[in-house]
Amino acid sequence: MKKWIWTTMILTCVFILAACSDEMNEPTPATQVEGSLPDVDENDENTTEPAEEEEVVEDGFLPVTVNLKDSDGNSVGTVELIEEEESLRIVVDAENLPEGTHGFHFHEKGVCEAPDFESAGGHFNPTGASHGFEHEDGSHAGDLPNLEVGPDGTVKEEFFVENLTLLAGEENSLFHEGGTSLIIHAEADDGKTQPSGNSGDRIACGVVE
Ligand SMILES: [Cu+2]
Repeated sequence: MKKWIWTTMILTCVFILAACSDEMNEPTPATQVEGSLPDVDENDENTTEPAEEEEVVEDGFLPVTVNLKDSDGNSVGTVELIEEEESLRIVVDAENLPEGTHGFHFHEKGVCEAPDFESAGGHFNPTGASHGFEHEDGSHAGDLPNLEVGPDGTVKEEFFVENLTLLAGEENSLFHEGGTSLIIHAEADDGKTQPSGNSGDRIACGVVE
């Protein structure tokens, strides 16, 4: 009988010790969780507040408005460029354009001389890539989706581009030496023909400044 009592006592002690050590262990992960919770909250704040750009603006990254003009020098609208946390937001609001699909790119010089806008140079291409989203070695940083102009000659579109920035000093900055410009072409960009997607004449231009 005594053996049983001893055995029971020993087992009880073992259980108590095990329980104690569990309790001792628990606070560690609990502390880690507590420690990581604020991080999660901070991340949530950063990702869920779309108004963050306005704080970014306060830090000096002002949105840039590009004024588009056609070959006759008439204004045909604006493109707003907004630096976001992980991308550049591009908001197009244009009018008085020919209905249809039009190639749309950032070009490598900040010069818009009507009527042909050849002064804007080739596509903005800081990485030396090939042109076009369809090209296996593409695309130019300046390549953008085509614009779809409606029957009323207007277009309102919004793009988010990850490989462009307004931040000076970056390789893919739109404020590199010599500047950049936005060009709307007469034809659609086929996404593969070099060097500019066979998108034809340049019908509107605006300097990024
Ligand atoms: Cu172009």
